[in-house]
Amino acid sequence: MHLGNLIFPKERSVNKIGHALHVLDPNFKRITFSDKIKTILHDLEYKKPAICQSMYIFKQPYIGAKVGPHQDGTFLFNEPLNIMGVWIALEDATLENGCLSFIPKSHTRNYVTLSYTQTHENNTCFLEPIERRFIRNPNKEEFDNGNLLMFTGPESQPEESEFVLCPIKAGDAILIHGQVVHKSEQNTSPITRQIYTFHVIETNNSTYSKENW
Ligand SMILES: O=C(O)CCC(=O)C(=O)O
Repeated sequence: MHLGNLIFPKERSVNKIGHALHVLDPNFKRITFSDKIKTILHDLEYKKPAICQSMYIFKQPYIGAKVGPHQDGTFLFNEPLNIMGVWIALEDATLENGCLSFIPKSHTRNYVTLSYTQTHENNTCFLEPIERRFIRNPNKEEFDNGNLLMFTGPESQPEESEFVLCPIKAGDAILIHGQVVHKSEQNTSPITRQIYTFHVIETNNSTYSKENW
């Protein structure tokens, strides 16, 4: 038992820093709003892109936690769904230190769900672009009791064999479609895997969900 004491020094223990680096820190602001990024978004036909969050993820040696299979649209939802992660490797992301892996073509899937948002009628089936959402708890009593956020369904458990590992070099970037299922493993190696990531949403004719956390 560690009685709340860190087992590694502070600078080797922090998991991530978020979610407004692109607003608060001049260096991250410069990268996020650089001409390179603007050109990519222009080429992808974004009309009025906005950045809704940013994170520095450390994935520390030995203890960097795994990130389970998810779609980014679960956490950041707009209608129609048009969201993309820009994931920039600041160090080599390898098979050993917890690179990303993806399920090819999972961004084209639709999911049949019972309605779960405040904007939909109850007990209606919908074809949704994502499997579940992470929303503000619509139950006022639960919310007032501190149960602020909830998932609308269980975590899916895709087969390991569905995933393709994507190691990349420091300085490379991966563009993550808001529907694609992806994950990363725990970093059990002695090598750090630091990345900077931010999420882009289309604000032209697309509404950022009020139910987002
Ligand atoms: O950096 C990681 O390990 C996971 C990041 C991720 O899944 C995301 O930003 O959506």
